[in-house]
Amino acid sequence: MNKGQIIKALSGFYYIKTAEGTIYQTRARGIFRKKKITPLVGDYVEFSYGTEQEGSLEKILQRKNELDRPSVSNIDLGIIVMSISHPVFSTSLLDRFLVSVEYKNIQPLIYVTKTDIASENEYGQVKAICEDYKKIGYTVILPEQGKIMASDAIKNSLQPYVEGKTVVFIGQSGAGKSTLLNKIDPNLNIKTGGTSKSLGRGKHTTRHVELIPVMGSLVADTPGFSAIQFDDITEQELSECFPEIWEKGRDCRFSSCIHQNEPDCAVKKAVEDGTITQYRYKNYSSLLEEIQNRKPRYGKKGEK
Ligand SMILES: Nc1nc2c(ncn2[C@@H]2O[C@H](COP(=O)(O)OP(=O)(O)O)[C@@H](O)[C@H]2O)c(=O)[nH]1
Ligand SMILES: [Mg+2]
Ligand SMILES: [Zn+2]
Repeated sequence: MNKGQIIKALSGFYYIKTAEGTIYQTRARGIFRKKKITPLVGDYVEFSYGTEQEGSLEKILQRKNELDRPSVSNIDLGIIVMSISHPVFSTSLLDRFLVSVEYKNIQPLIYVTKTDIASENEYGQVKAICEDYKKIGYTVILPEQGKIMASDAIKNSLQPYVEGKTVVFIGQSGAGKSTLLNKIDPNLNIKTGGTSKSLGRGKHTTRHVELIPVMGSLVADTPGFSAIQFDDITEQELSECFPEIWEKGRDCRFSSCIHQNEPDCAVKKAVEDGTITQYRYKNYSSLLEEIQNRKPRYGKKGEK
């Protein structure tokens, strides 16, 4: 049986890319429809291919994760694009992105844009924040101040992280996702500064996703992944998405501590002595409150 990854789904066909880079056009076996299983772009699959024009998608391998809007699976890396200004850098937004990525078991990478137009002051502030995130263990790429990044320099900085991965770019509209992708591969020719929803292929207005080979990786051709997908995240899971809070939480008196009002909370102590930054704890707390206000079905407020 041949193995590969679905890189495009269109008009009932699934296009499968093998490790060698060959692309096969297949149809899904009838059994999938019967079982109400829809193959997703990103799926690793087994397929057969004979002398006929098209192959047959036989089996979907276990998914590592699955996103809606865009519908895509098996994302390894989420490049979170954050601009220093226009729109202004916000740790609360960054933490939302990080949580949504961590929750889906996607490795995050923070990429800062618009360093060329940043004032010394703006740059200094964001740099200090980036140091905090690096200390937590995140990978942060912060280009130099006042310089427009050349394509090669951008590629060199990203290459080791994206190689062989399935990648999505995440970020607020206007953060510079499309601009960054164009610099990485000018052939993509993506519309920037606009409200276009798909990578430069304006005529395809349908919402299909496609994985595009870029720098030895496959990138989802949707810069639209800005929705925060943690509709079903629990209070406990939230703290797992803040690595330093999760780590400190081991020393809390209660193992179920969500670091809100519990006594002898090691996380709150760490915030007081500065080991955990105030803003990370604040961002955590407001997400926690959102979760508590959203879904009473996870138990009454404060219930342990
Ligand atoms: N000066 C400067 N402008 C940028 C940079 N990145 C993006 N822009 C501009 O910011 C606007 C939004 O960029 P775009 O790539 O469309 O953002 P997207 O919505 O995240 O895809 C465009 O006018 C870009 O030219 C950057 O690094 N420096
Ligand atoms: Mg864009
Ligand atoms: Zn605690």
